[in-house]
Amino acid sequence: MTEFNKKVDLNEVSKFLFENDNYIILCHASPDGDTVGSAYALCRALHICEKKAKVLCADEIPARYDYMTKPVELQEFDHEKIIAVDVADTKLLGALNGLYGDKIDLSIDHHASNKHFAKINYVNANAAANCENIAEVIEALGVKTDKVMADNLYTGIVTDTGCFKYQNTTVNTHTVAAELMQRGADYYNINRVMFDTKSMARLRVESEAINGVEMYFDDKCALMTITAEMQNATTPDELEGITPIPRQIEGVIVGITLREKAQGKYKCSVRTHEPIDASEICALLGGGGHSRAAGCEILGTLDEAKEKMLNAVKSVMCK
Ligand SMILES: [Mn+2]
Repeated sequence: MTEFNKKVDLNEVSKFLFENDNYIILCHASPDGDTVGSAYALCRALHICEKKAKVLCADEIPARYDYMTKPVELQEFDHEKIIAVDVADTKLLGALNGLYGDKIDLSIDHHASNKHFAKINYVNANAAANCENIAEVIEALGVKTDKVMADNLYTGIVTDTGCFKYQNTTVNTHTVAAELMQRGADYYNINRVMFDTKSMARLRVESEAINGVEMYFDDKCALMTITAEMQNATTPDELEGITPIPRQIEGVIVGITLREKAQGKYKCSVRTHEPIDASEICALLGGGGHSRAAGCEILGTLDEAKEKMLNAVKSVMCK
């Protein structure tokens, strides 16, 4: 039986990728720009290395990412090696967890809370987006980044940094993004689609949710609720990127969004400013993430979910 949980460097990652073949690349469920960009850029690079590779995700990849996914052909094969990208914990694989969760060969990720669940694990939490790590992997493979890879990697970087606004953004983030622009990344249209385009239905949900924001702990914590009823006229993807809203309120250092996923099930997103660690709050509720952005799931009624979340916030704010 092969050992799991080994931490490796970039050399070992490229050695593994060269020595093996037939890769299934797994995205996390509720796919975002970073997991999709990581997976499809890597898939494309492996094809150029004459390897077979395909991407799988438990949930359908939203249509607005079509420009990233459509140009990459997904191949069929047996006897596969499994890679997870931007996945901190096998739970986040959603419905694919049962099938692949305990047999992942390689994990490439940037979450400090990563569980090192794969046989070999490359986790670089200094990367604002996992796509920064994938850019390094592609370079280590000796593959020249083409426009398809550049569009994928650029999208992951801008979505995970809120267009270079979040605190995770580094000099390296900008350097990698600049190189991707040189490789043809369509930065203007990518940013327009990812940040400057919202459906009318989405704006109506925002408006209703903002009207219902509740303030706690001397107005340092804002809690926004999106009920199932409010989401009726929208797809989940239309609501992507709604979670930073509560933290935008002046004076707020903890912004919470509770989104009803099913009866008695809430997806909670926590966005913080210094000195509050969002991942610390979510860890108390079985979740995780980054210092400024983290998430968890809470079961119960809306009132119970609020209470559990606010108790976790209080214990981190008041320690
Ligand atoms: Mn990410």
